[in-house]
Amino acid sequence: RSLAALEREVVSCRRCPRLVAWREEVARTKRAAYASETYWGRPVPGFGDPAARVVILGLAPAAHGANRTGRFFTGDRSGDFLFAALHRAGFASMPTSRSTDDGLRLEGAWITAAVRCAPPQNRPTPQERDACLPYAARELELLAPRAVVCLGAFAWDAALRILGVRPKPRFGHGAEHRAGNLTLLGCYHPSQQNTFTGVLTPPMLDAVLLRARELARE
Ligand code: DU
Ligand code: SF4
Repeated sequence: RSLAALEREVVSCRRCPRLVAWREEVARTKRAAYASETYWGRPVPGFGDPAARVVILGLAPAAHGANRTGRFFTGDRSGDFLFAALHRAGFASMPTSRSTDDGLRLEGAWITAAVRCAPPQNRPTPQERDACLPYAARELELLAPRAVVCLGAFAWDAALRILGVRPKPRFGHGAEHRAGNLTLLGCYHPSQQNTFTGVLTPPMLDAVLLRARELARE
């Protein structure tokens, strides 16, 4: 089983009726600013360096971001904030991520999410989370990273479920949980809600990525 096989399986998945309907409806109705574009409207596969020792784990595709472009954190404000930081940390070849053909390459990092289809209100149900988690679990098995940067409490919880950690350590920015060779790093999500209000600043994100880089060298 390879990353390529996993990607083929993910992009054709229709396991969650509510999310299949939502991702396709958003792709049909679009946002006015993107009216001339063809939305991806399908499950989003992980991407990056297959030899990555650092995985960035998000929540789910954004309706007009990854659900439009087909690549995580690509084409939205969260992505602008994240890729600027990944570029400063040396994980991304460019500080922006606009489309799947923009030439962006990751080095030492892989970006994925707990859930692969855009959910209404960015909120998957527990059933949808559980249906999708096996994909991230397989991805982590195949990549065997040293660090997983969990963007937000949902991703933190998802990673702990995948690893079977109980009781679950609390999420926080800078939280760490070590499980063998792998360390989970808690990081506030780079959503506009956090970045516009100063809950997550560029130096805060830089610090977590620096820590991930350190763990990758161990
Ligand atoms: O065809 P390829 O060079 O393996 O690239 C496929 C895909 O993965 C492309 O979007 C670049 C990305 N990628 C990357 O970001 N970092 C790597 O080290 C290798 C591939
Ligand atoms: Fe499949 Fe995951 Fe999308 Fe559900 S959220 S349909 S499990 S890819």
